[in-house]
Amino acid sequence: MIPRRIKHLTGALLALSAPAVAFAQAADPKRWQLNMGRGVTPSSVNAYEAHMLALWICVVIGVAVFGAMFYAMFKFRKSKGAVPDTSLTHSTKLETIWTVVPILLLLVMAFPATDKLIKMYDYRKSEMTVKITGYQWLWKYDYLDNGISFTSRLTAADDALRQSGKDPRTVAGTEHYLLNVDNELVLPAKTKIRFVLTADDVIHAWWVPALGWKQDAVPGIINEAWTYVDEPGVYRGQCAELCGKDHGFMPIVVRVLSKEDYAKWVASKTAKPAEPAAAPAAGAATATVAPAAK
Ligand SMILES: [Cu+2]
Repeated sequence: MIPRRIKHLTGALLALSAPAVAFAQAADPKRWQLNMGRGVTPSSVNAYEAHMLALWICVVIGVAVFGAMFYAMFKFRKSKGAVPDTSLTHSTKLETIWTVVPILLLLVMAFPATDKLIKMYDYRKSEMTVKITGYQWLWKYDYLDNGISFTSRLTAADDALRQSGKDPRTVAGTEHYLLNVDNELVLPAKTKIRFVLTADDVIHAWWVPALGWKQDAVPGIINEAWTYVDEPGVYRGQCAELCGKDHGFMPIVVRVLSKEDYAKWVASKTAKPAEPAAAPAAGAATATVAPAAK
């Protein structure tokens, strides 16, 4: 049972890792990363730009306010004989300035932010749809356009390691510890992809930072999201809604392939399952379409 599962996994990983070597795998958060990442989609870039605009405005305000404060504290200190000005209790001019300037700053931030937000919620003209269903504690992906459907859960190797009591930092090959799945969500690059999200049991949330959004997956409700990734690569994420004891162990791996490679992948998945007779037929593959063949 276990060797079969490992064989199954190894086959799937080998098949999927071959084209990945050629691709730059950036955009996932790094250890001790301080700023938010740019991500790899229009939504994530929009969020990053809105964030950077607000950040720089805050920096300028901070420098101006603290600069004025420290200048006043130093220049007009008591030991230099400074006397507090008790006559200034009201200044219409000053009050107008400190009301109007923040309003202008808010407008400067609100206009681009609104524009970006409207774009983020524009699901029109999507070229394909993937249904994402959250379960305790795995994901199911249904490609609504071609019938491909499979579940995606933490790899058996990571699951065994987490329950072994070993320190994963002392084990080789654990660079993406707890961020590896058996069946990755494979998507085409340069394609507007619509997601519909729901859950089967409790509320989950599907979150891949490089895509720039997280969306709740709620039982009985369909939520929407979309993405458009320019460059092939592997992008990792996690469930982002506390959903039970294994909430921390239902990672997400998105593998974006070029359109040609994606078409090949779809063909390999939708081909009539003519399993080689040599392989034992038993075994519980969770995927509706087995991931081993490539
Ligand atoms: Cu969850």
